[in-house]
Amino acid sequence: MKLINKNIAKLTSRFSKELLLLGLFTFSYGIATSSIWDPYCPVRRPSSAGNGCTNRLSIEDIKIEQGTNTIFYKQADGCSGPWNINPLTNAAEYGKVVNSESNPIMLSAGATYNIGITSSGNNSADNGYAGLWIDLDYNNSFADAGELMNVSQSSWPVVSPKTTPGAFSYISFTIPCSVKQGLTRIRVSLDRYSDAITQDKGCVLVPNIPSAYPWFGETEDIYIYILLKVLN
Ligand SMILES: [Ca+2]
Ligand SMILES: [Ca+2]
Repeated sequence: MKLINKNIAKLTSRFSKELLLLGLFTFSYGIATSSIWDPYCPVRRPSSAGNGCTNRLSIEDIKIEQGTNTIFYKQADGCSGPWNINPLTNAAEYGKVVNSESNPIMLSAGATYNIGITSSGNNSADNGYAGLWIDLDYNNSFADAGELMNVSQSSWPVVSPKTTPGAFSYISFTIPCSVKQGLTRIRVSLDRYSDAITQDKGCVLVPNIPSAYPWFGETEDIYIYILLKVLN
């Protein structure tokens, strides 16, 4: 009887461990597939008071230039994301990743680029500001020192005429010489006022907050590969 009890105890213990592992796997799997932004932090989702880019500011064209060469051009694509979602029950996203991990834009450490975007106000003309982040230390976060490339909150103003993309608005940025070589992401975020930088900060660091500030814009990510050799 003692032997049987011992075997039952062993089985129970093993079963509990397997249940725990299954639970951990399900939890991890759920996190890993919950967002198009993975493995990066998700963008802000609107509260019931916010309308995303459906009522306000879409990121339309994106151009990256080095001198007079255009090295990347994504044409106007309107708004990605529905509006008036419940962020607790709907995983809809306000934006997109514009290229694939296997086809990144090649940028060089130490080189300076211009990035320009156009915008449209989907229901009415509007104005906003954009923010530019680069994950320079490859830790899947844009919150590290030096990763916000704008020199000030209002340094990248964007005008959004109603329905039609407006003129390109540019800022320049330099990839620091001190970075390592590798695959990473640029994040462009556009919002009314200067919310993209002051409130959105490129990420929702605590996802699914129903009381999140309403936001009226869009976020788009671009895969880049930083080379240590300067390309001409
Ligand atoms: Ca867009
Ligand atoms: Ca980082």
